[in-house]
Amino acid sequence: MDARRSAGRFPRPGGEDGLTTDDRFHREEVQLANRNRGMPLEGLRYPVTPSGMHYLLVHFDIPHIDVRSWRLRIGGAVRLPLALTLDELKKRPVVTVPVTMECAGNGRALLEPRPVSQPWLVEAVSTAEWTGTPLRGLLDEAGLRNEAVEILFTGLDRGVQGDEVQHYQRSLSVAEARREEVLLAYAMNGRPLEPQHGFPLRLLVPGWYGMTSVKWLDRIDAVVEPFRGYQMTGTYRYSRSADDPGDPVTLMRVRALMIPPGIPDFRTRVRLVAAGAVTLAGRAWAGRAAVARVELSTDGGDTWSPCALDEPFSPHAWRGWTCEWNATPGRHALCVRATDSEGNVQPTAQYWTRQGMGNNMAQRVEVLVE
Ligand SMILES: Nc1nc2c(c(=O)[nH]1)N[C@H]1C(S)=C(S)[C@@H](COP(=O)(O)O)O[C@H]1N2
Ligand SMILES: [Mo]
Repeated sequence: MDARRSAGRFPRPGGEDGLTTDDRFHREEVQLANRNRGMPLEGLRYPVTPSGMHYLLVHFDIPHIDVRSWRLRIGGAVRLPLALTLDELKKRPVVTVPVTMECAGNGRALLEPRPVSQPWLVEAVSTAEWTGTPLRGLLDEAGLRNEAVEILFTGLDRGVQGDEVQHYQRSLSVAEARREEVLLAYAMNGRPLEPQHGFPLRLLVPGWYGMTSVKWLDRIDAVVEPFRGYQMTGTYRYSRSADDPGDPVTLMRVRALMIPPGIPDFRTRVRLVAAGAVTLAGRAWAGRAAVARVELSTDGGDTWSPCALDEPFSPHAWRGWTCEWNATPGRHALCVRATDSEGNVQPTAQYWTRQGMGNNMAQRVEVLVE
Protein backbone atom coordinates (compact mmCIF):
# COMPACT_ATOMS: atom_id res chain seq x y z
CA MET A 1 0.00 0.00 0.00
CA ASP A 2 1.93 3.03 -1.16
CA ALA A 3 -0.81 5.60 -1.75
CA ARG A 4 -0.99 8.27 0.92
CA ARG A 5 -4.65 8.86 0.16
CA SER A 6 -7.10 5.98 0.12
CA ALA A 7 -10.50 7.72 0.03
CA GLY A 8 -13.50 5.44 0.07
CA ARG A 9 -11.59 2.21 0.51
CA PHE A 10 -12.69 1.73 4.11
CA PRO A 11 -16.41 2.49 4.53
CA ARG A 12 -17.36 2.87 8.19
CA PRO A 13 -20.58 2.50 10.18
CA GLY A 14 -22.25 5.79 10.94
CA GLY A 15 -21.51 7.02 7.41
CA GLU A 16 -19.27 9.92 6.49
CA ASP A 17 -19.52 11.75 9.82
CA GLY A 18 -19.14 8.49 11.78
CA LEU A 19 -22.08 9.19 14.12
CA THR A 20 -24.77 6.76 15.22
CA THR A 21 -27.89 6.99 17.34
CA ASP A 22 -28.12 3.20 17.55
CA ASP A 23 -27.99 2.06 21.18
CA ARG A 24 -26.46 -1.23 20.05
CA PHE A 25 -22.75 -1.29 19.34
CA HIS A 26 -21.30 -1.87 15.91
CA ARG A 27 -18.89 -4.72 15.20
CA GLU A 28 -16.19 -2.11 14.54
CA GLU A 29 -16.60 -0.73 18.05
CA VAL A 30 -16.43 -4.20 19.64
CA GLN A 31 -13.33 -4.95 17.57
CA LEU A 32 -11.63 -1.81 18.88
CA ALA A 33 -12.82 -2.47 22.43
CA ASN A 34 -11.20 -5.91 22.41
CA ARG A 35 -7.85 -4.43 21.45
CA ASN A 36 -8.00 -1.37 23.65
CA ARG A 37 -9.04 -2.23 27.14
CA GLY A 38 -10.00 0.02 29.99
CA MET A 39 -9.02 -0.21 33.63
CA PRO A 40 -11.66 -2.13 35.61
CA LEU A 41 -13.05 0.54 37.95
CA GLU A 42 -12.13 -1.48 41.04
CA GLY A 43 -8.57 -0.69 39.90
CA LEU A 44 -9.21 2.79 41.37
CA ARG A 45 -8.29 1.14 44.71
CA TYR A 46 -4.61 1.34 43.80
CA PRO A 47 -2.84 4.71 43.80
CA VAL A 48 -0.49 3.21 41.20
CA THR A 49 -2.37 0.95 38.81
CA PRO A 50 -0.91 -2.56 38.52
CA SER A 51 0.65 -2.69 35.03
CA GLY A 52 -1.65 -5.38 33.71
CA MET A 53 -4.68 -3.27 34.66
CA HIS A 54 -3.42 -0.09 32.99
CA TYR A 55 -5.74 1.03 30.22
CA LEU A 56 -4.51 0.63 26.67
CA LEU A 57 -5.01 2.55 23.46
CA VAL A 58 -3.27 1.56 20.24
CA HIS A 59 -4.44 3.17 17.00
CA PHE A 60 -2.77 0.74 14.60
CA ASP A 61 -0.75 -2.43 15.38
CA ILE A 62 1.74 -2.88 18.20
CA PRO A 63 5.05 -2.72 16.34
CA HIS A 64 7.67 -5.39 16.90
CA ILE A 65 10.96 -3.66 17.67
CA ASP A 66 14.40 -5.21 17.87
CA VAL A 67 16.10 -3.13 20.54
CA ARG A 68 19.59 -4.12 19.30
CA SER A 69 19.14 -2.22 16.07
CA TRP A 70 16.75 0.42 17.46
CA ARG A 71 18.02 3.98 17.84
CA LEU A 72 16.27 7.13 18.98
CA ARG A 73 17.09 9.73 16.37
CA ILE A 74 16.93 13.40 17.29
CA GLY A 75 17.17 15.73 14.32
CA GLY A 76 15.60 18.52 12.32
CA ALA A 77 16.46 22.08 13.37
CA VAL A 78 19.21 21.09 15.81
CA ARG A 79 22.93 21.79 15.82
CA LEU A 80 23.94 18.21 16.68
CA PRO A 81 21.70 15.39 15.42
CA LEU A 82 21.80 12.36 17.73
CA ALA A 83 21.18 8.63 17.37
CA LEU A 84 21.04 6.95 20.77
CA THR A 85 20.72 3.34 21.90
CA LEU A 86 18.52 2.44 24.83
CA ASP A 87 21.59 1.87 27.01
CA GLU A 88 22.90 5.33 26.13
CA LEU A 89 19.53 6.86 27.05
CA LYS A 90 19.61 5.06 30.39
CA LYS A 91 22.92 6.75 31.19
CA ARG A 92 21.19 10.16 31.14
CA PRO A 93 19.66 11.57 34.37
CA VAL A 94 16.95 9.25 35.71
CA VAL A 95 13.57 10.39 37.00
CA THR A 96 10.71 8.26 38.36
CA VAL A 97 7.28 9.86 38.75
CA PRO A 98 3.68 8.65 39.18
CA VAL A 99 1.58 10.06 36.36
CA THR A 100 -2.14 9.74 35.70
CA MET A 101 -2.93 9.30 32.03
CA GLU A 102 -6.39 9.39 30.49
CA CYS A 103 -7.53 8.86 26.92
CA ALA A 104 -9.17 11.93 25.39
CA GLY A 105 -11.98 9.68 24.19
CA ASN A 106 -12.91 8.60 27.72
CA GLY A 107 -16.71 9.02 28.03
CA ARG A 108 -17.29 8.74 24.28
CA ALA A 109 -19.63 5.75 24.34
CA LEU A 110 -22.02 7.60 26.67
CA LEU A 111 -22.68 10.27 24.05
CA GLU A 112 -25.85 10.66 22.04
CA PRO A 113 -25.43 10.59 19.09
CA ARG A 114 -22.36 8.42 19.49
CA PRO A 115 -19.18 8.85 17.46
CA VAL A 116 -18.18 5.40 16.17
CA SER A 117 -14.67 4.92 17.51
CA GLN A 118 -13.08 3.32 20.56
CA PRO A 119 -16.20 3.01 22.78
CA TRP A 120 -14.94 4.05 26.18
CA LEU A 121 -17.47 4.45 28.97
CA VAL A 122 -15.37 5.99 31.78
CA GLU A 123 -12.56 3.47 32.35
CA ALA A 124 -9.82 4.88 30.08
CA VAL A 125 -7.61 6.21 32.86
CA SER A 126 -4.76 4.80 34.95
CA THR A 127 -1.71 5.84 36.91
CA ALA A 128 1.76 4.36 36.51
CA GLU A 129 5.16 5.09 37.97
CA TRP A 130 7.14 6.01 34.89
CA THR A 131 10.93 6.04 34.76
CA GLY A 132 12.95 7.79 32.13
CA THR A 133 15.08 10.79 31.34
CA PRO A 134 13.84 14.36 30.99
CA LEU A 135 13.34 15.28 27.32
CA ARG A 136 14.72 18.76 27.98
CA GLY A 137 18.22 17.42 28.65
CA LEU A 138 18.33 15.70 25.28
CA LEU A 139 16.96 18.71 23.45
CA ASP A 140 19.72 20.76 25.05
CA GLU A 141 22.30 18.18 24.07
CA ALA A 142 21.14 18.32 20.45
CA GLY A 143 20.94 22.13 20.63
CA LEU A 144 17.66 23.53 19.29
CA ARG A 145 18.18 26.14 16.61
CA ASN A 146 16.33 29.45 17.00
CA GLU A 147 13.94 28.79 14.14
CA ALA A 148 12.52 25.64 15.81
CA VAL A 149 8.85 26.21 16.75
CA GLU A 150 7.71 22.69 17.60
CA ILE A 151 9.07 19.29 18.50
CA LEU A 152 7.64 16.45 16.41
CA PHE A 153 7.43 12.91 17.80
CA THR A 154 7.17 9.99 15.39
CA GLY A 155 6.19 6.47 16.43
CA LEU A 156 7.20 3.32 14.59
CA ASP A 157 3.58 2.21 14.25
CA ARG A 158 1.87 2.79 10.96
CA GLY A 159 -1.68 2.58 9.65
CA VAL A 160 -4.52 4.34 7.88
CA GLN A 161 -6.72 6.91 9.57
CA GLY A 162 -8.90 9.56 7.95
CA ASP A 163 -7.98 7.93 4.62
CA GLU A 164 -4.35 8.83 5.22
CA VAL A 165 -1.50 6.33 5.46
CA GLN A 166 0.69 7.54 8.30
CA HIS A 167 3.04 6.89 11.14
CA TYR A 168 1.52 7.94 14.47
CA GLN A 169 2.88 11.47 14.90
CA ARG A 170 2.16 14.30 17.31
CA SER A 171 3.90 17.58 18.00
CA LEU A 172 4.30 19.91 20.96
CA SER A 173 5.37 23.54 21.12
CA VAL A 174 9.00 23.98 22.14
CA ALA A 175 7.86 25.51 25.46
CA GLU A 176 5.65 22.51 26.30
CA ALA A 177 8.29 20.01 25.21
CA ARG A 178 10.86 21.75 27.42
CA ARG A 179 8.77 21.54 30.61
CA GLU A 180 10.70 19.75 33.31
CA GLU A 181 8.13 16.97 33.86
CA VAL A 182 8.19 15.78 30.22
CA LEU A 183 9.97 12.42 30.08
CA LEU A 184 11.30 9.91 27.62
CA ALA A 185 10.19 6.83 29.53
CA TYR A 186 11.68 3.34 29.23
CA ALA A 187 10.18 1.76 32.36
CA MET A 188 6.71 1.47 33.84
CA ASN A 189 6.17 0.42 37.45
CA GLY A 190 9.82 -0.56 37.72
CA ARG A 191 9.92 -2.84 34.67
CA PRO A 192 10.91 -2.27 31.04
CA LEU A 193 7.94 -1.05 29.00
CA GLU A 194 5.66 -3.81 27.77
CA PRO A 195 5.32 -3.92 23.95
CA GLN A 196 1.79 -2.52 24.10
CA HIS A 197 2.86 0.45 26.24
CA GLY A 198 5.60 1.63 23.88
CA PHE A 199 8.71 -0.53 24.20
CA PRO A 200 11.50 0.46 24.06
CA LEU A 201 10.77 4.17 24.58
CA ARG A 202 7.79 6.49 24.79
CA LEU A 203 7.12 10.12 25.41
CA LEU A 204 5.29 10.97 28.62
CA VAL A 205 3.62 14.35 28.97
CA PRO A 206 1.98 14.66 32.41
CA GLY A 207 -1.27 16.65 32.48
CA TRP A 208 -2.11 16.14 28.82
CA TYR A 209 -4.53 13.58 27.47
CA GLY A 210 -2.81 10.34 26.50
CA MET A 211 -2.56 10.91 22.73
CA THR A 212 0.34 13.28 23.40
CA SER A 213 2.47 10.57 24.98
CA VAL A 214 3.74 8.99 21.75
CA LYS A 215 4.78 5.34 22.09
CA TRP A 216 7.45 3.36 20.20
CA LEU A 217 9.48 6.48 19.52
CA ASP A 218 11.50 6.42 16.33
CA ARG A 219 12.40 10.09 15.80
CA ILE A 220 12.20 13.41 17.56
CA ASP A 221 12.54 16.37 15.19
CA ALA A 222 12.70 20.07 15.80
CA VAL A 223 10.49 21.58 13.10
CA VAL A 224 10.31 25.15 11.83
CA GLU A 225 6.58 25.13 10.96
CA PRO A 226 3.70 23.88 13.11
CA PHE A 227 3.11 20.20 12.26
CA ARG A 228 -0.22 19.70 10.46
CA GLY A 229 -0.42 15.88 10.36
CA TYR A 230 -3.61 13.89 10.80
CA GLN A 231 -3.28 13.32 14.56
CA MET A 232 -3.06 17.12 15.03
CA THR A 233 -5.56 18.49 12.51
CA GLY A 234 -7.84 15.58 11.54
CA THR A 235 -8.53 14.31 15.03
CA TYR A 236 -8.07 15.33 18.68
CA ARG A 237 -10.20 18.42 18.07
CA TYR A 238 -13.18 19.74 20.01
CA SER A 239 -15.13 20.10 16.80
CA ARG A 240 -18.93 20.43 16.86
CA SER A 241 -19.77 20.03 13.18
CA ALA A 242 -18.16 18.85 9.95
CA ASP A 243 -17.03 22.36 8.99
CA ASP A 244 -15.82 23.33 12.48
CA PRO A 245 -12.09 22.63 12.89
CA GLY A 246 -12.51 22.97 16.67
CA ASP A 247 -9.87 23.74 19.26
CA PRO A 248 -7.10 21.21 19.75
CA VAL A 249 -7.46 18.72 22.59
CA THR A 250 -4.72 19.37 25.15
CA LEU A 251 -4.85 18.99 28.96
CA MET A 252 -7.09 16.49 30.76
CA ARG A 253 -10.41 18.00 31.86
CA VAL A 254 -11.39 17.60 35.50
CA ARG A 255 -12.96 14.25 36.43
CA ALA A 256 -13.72 12.14 39.49
CA LEU A 257 -14.52 8.43 39.45
CA MET A 258 -15.81 6.18 42.21
CA ILE A 259 -15.06 2.56 42.92
CA PRO A 260 -18.47 0.96 42.34
CA PRO A 261 -19.64 -0.10 45.83
CA GLY A 262 -20.99 -3.52 46.84
CA ILE A 263 -21.08 -6.38 44.35
CA PRO A 264 -22.03 -6.33 40.66
CA ASP A 265 -24.77 -8.05 38.77
CA PHE A 266 -22.81 -9.97 36.10
CA ARG A 267 -24.57 -8.61 33.02
CA THR A 268 -25.91 -5.19 33.91
CA ARG A 269 -23.15 -4.27 36.37
CA VAL A 270 -25.83 -2.74 38.60
CA ARG A 271 -24.47 -2.83 42.15
CA LEU A 272 -26.03 -4.75 45.03
CA VAL A 273 -25.28 -2.98 48.34
CA ALA A 274 -26.30 -3.84 51.91
CA ALA A 275 -28.30 -1.12 53.70
CA GLY A 276 -26.39 0.92 56.28
CA ALA A 277 -23.18 2.92 56.40
CA VAL A 278 -21.09 2.71 53.23
CA THR A 279 -17.77 4.44 52.64
CA LEU A 280 -17.57 5.43 48.99
CA ALA A 281 -14.11 6.07 47.59
CA GLY A 282 -12.44 6.92 44.34
CA ARG A 283 -9.96 9.25 42.66
CA ALA A 284 -10.04 12.61 40.90
CA TRP A 285 -7.65 14.47 38.59
CA ALA A 286 -7.54 17.66 36.53
CA GLY A 287 -4.80 18.04 33.93
CA ARG A 288 -2.36 20.62 35.21
CA ALA A 289 -4.80 22.20 37.67
CA ALA A 290 -5.40 20.89 41.18
CA VAL A 291 -8.55 19.10 42.27
CA ALA A 292 -10.35 21.61 44.48
CA ARG A 293 -13.48 19.69 45.39
CA VAL A 294 -15.24 16.35 44.95
CA GLU A 295 -18.98 16.00 45.55
CA LEU A 296 -21.39 13.09 45.76
CA SER A 297 -25.02 12.93 44.75
CA THR A 298 -27.24 10.03 45.80
CA ASP A 299 -30.24 11.25 43.81
CA GLY A 300 -28.93 11.19 40.27
CA GLY A 301 -27.37 14.66 40.35
CA ASP A 302 -30.09 16.84 41.92
CA THR A 303 -28.34 17.53 45.24
CA TRP A 304 -24.64 17.31 46.09
CA SER A 305 -22.63 16.94 49.27
CA PRO A 306 -18.87 17.32 49.77
CA CYS A 307 -16.41 14.43 49.93
CA ALA A 308 -13.09 14.34 51.80
CA LEU A 309 -9.89 14.60 49.77
CA ASP A 310 -6.77 12.56 50.56
CA GLU A 311 -3.36 14.23 50.50
CA PRO A 312 -1.96 14.36 46.94
CA PHE A 313 0.84 11.81 46.48
CA SER A 314 2.30 13.18 43.23
CA PRO A 315 1.82 16.55 41.48
CA HIS A 316 1.02 14.60 38.30
CA ALA A 317 -1.27 11.90 39.66
CA TRP A 318 -4.88 11.59 40.71
CA ARG A 319 -6.01 12.28 44.25
CA GLY A 320 -8.03 9.93 46.44
CA TRP A 321 -11.38 10.92 47.94
CA THR A 322 -13.89 9.31 50.32
CA CYS A 323 -17.49 9.96 51.25
CA GLU A 324 -19.83 8.44 53.83
CA TRP A 325 -23.22 7.31 52.61
CA ASN A 326 -26.09 5.94 54.64
CA ALA A 327 -27.57 3.49 52.15
CA THR A 328 -31.35 3.13 52.44
CA PRO A 329 -33.26 0.30 50.75
CA GLY A 330 -34.30 0.94 47.16
CA ARG A 331 -32.70 1.96 43.87
CA HIS A 332 -30.27 4.86 43.78
CA ALA A 333 -28.19 6.60 41.13
CA LEU A 334 -24.90 7.61 42.72
CA CYS A 335 -23.07 10.42 40.95
CA VAL A 336 -19.73 11.98 41.63
CA ARG A 337 -18.27 15.18 40.24
CA ALA A 338 -15.09 17.16 40.76
CA THR A 339 -14.20 20.83 40.46
CA ASP A 340 -10.69 22.00 39.62
CA SER A 341 -8.71 24.90 41.06
CA GLU A 342 -9.74 27.05 38.08
CA GLY A 343 -13.43 26.59 38.89
CA ASN A 344 -14.22 24.08 36.13
CA VAL A 345 -16.84 21.66 37.34
CA GLN A 346 -17.91 18.40 35.72
CA PRO A 347 -21.31 18.75 34.04
CA THR A 348 -24.20 16.34 34.60
CA ALA A 349 -25.17 16.72 30.93
CA GLN A 350 -22.94 15.28 28.21
CA TYR A 351 -20.19 17.40 26.69
CA TRP A 352 -20.75 16.56 23.05
CA THR A 353 -18.22 16.95 20.27
CA ARG A 354 -18.26 15.02 17.02
CA GLN A 355 -15.16 12.98 17.80
CA GLY A 356 -16.29 12.37 21.38
CA MET A 357 -13.33 14.10 23.01
CA GLY A 358 -13.16 15.25 26.63
CA ASN A 359 -16.69 14.17 27.66
CA ASN A 360 -16.19 14.54 31.40
CA MET A 361 -19.84 14.38 32.43
CA ALA A 362 -20.30 13.15 36.00
CA GLN A 363 -20.09 9.39 36.49
CA ARG A 364 -23.34 7.64 37.36
CA VAL A 365 -23.49 4.29 39.18
CA GLU A 366 -26.80 2.44 39.53
CA VAL A 367 -27.19 0.79 42.92
CA LEU A 368 -29.80 -1.52 44.44
CA VAL A 369 -29.78 -1.39 48.26
CA GLU A 370 -31.28 -4.28 50.24
N1 LIG B 1 2.82 5.64 18.63
C1 LIG B 1 1.66 5.72 19.27
N2 LIG B 1 1.58 6.38 20.44
C2 LIG B 1 0.42 6.47 21.11
C3 LIG B 1 -0.77 5.89 20.59
C4 LIG B 1 -0.67 5.18 19.36
O1 LIG B 1 -1.64 4.62 18.86
N3 LIG B 1 0.54 5.12 18.73
N4 LIG B 1 -1.95 6.05 21.27
C5 LIG B 1 -2.01 7.24 22.10
C6 LIG B 1 -3.23 7.33 22.90
S1 LIG B 1 -4.61 7.87 22.08
C7 LIG B 1 -3.24 7.12 24.25
S2 LIG B 1 -4.63 7.39 25.14
C8 LIG B 1 -2.03 6.63 24.95
C9 LIG B 1 -2.33 5.34 25.69
O2 LIG B 1 -1.19 4.85 26.33
P1 LIG B 1 -1.23 3.39 26.97
O3 LIG B 1 -1.77 2.46 25.93
O4 LIG B 1 0.16 3.09 27.38
O5 LIG B 1 -2.17 3.47 28.14
O6 LIG B 1 -0.94 6.39 24.06
C10 LIG B 1 -0.81 7.34 23.02
N5 LIG B 1 0.41 7.12 22.29
MO1 LIG C 1 -6.29 8.16 23.64
